Amino acid sequence: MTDGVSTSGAADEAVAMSPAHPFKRDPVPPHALRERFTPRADVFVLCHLGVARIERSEWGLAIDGLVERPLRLCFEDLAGFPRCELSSVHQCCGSPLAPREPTRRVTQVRWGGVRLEDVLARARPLPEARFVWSRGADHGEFAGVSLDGFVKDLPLERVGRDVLLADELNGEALSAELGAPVRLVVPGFYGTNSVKWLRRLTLARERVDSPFTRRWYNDPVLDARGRETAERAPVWAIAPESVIVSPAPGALVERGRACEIWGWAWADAGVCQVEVRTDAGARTALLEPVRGHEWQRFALEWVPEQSGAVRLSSRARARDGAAQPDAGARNARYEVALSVR
Ligand SMILES: Nc1nc2c(c(=O)[nH]1)N[C@H]1C(S)=C(S)[C@@H](COP(=O)(O)O)O[C@H]1N2
Ligand SMILES: [Mo]
Repeated sequence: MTDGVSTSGAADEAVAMSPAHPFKRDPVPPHALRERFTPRADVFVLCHLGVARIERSEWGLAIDGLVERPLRLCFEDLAGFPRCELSSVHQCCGSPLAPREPTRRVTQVRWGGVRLEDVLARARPLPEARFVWSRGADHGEFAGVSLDGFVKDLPLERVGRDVLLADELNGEALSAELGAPVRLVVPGFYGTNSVKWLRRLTLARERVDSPFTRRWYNDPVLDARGRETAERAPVWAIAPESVIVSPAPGALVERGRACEIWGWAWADAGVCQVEVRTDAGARTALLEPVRGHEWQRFALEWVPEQSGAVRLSSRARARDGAAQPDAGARNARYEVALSVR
């Protein structure tokens, strides 16, 4: 309990879950990410507790906590706010049970909906509010813990022009597994913060005390030598990352013939440099400028010099100075092994 508002969804009716157990659709591999916008069928799906089934006509969103005017909205009420469409990288940070393991569950999609900022303004947040707690209607069991909702939080100051209450992905209504009828979308933050089947937003002074914010998705901070300290940091902003799309792993390329190495790079702070390593050492790739929270294409011309096995890798550096580590982190450098003949 914080600010006198319960984080329990007990007052809300329990929704049907089908399946009523963890559900996922595996991501496509990086070399399949050839398009700037990932086709909907290739978007990975991650549901910790199962898939909540909620009709638009049954959906409601409560806004409470540190607001002057608590609200309850139904789906039709969203039509009263200006529509917003934006594109962003959509990335899962990997399993909360193995937070340092890279999974490359990433896509780029277009979201459609209304701005959280506009909706919150109607509830008139009080000056002391600092965090937005968001609750999904899904319930069930994860890692042996029984949960009556999926609850996350984000700093209120992050709710600028691009955090959405989304009801569309790539121009089509969300499906149940993607969070229908309405989900939160926090561009630049890992996917876990974009709460699906959204049913309650609570403004508060403190972070929320929930298993998905305190126990999981709360990384040990590393010291300068990469060792874990007692301090913890929420898994919010996406750290710099890049993947090589082409050549694909196992490709055969010709010695002496120019070949384009290209891929995508992204980071919450925007990427300012990508370095590509080949058999000839490391070079800086050409890179698209930062645009919102979209991924940025990078490319480098490479003329293989020697026959045999070769490893390519890319390393992104963000505008805040952070760069991809070589190993031991979810955003560790991605490598492609291929052959030169
Ligand atoms: N309510 C709810 N929201 C959720 C989840 C969940 O299990 N329940 N999974 C999160 C995680 S870990 C990710 S990566 C994204 C995945 O979104 P997608 O399945 O639409 O790709 O949803 C997030 N939102
Ligand atoms: Mo995730």
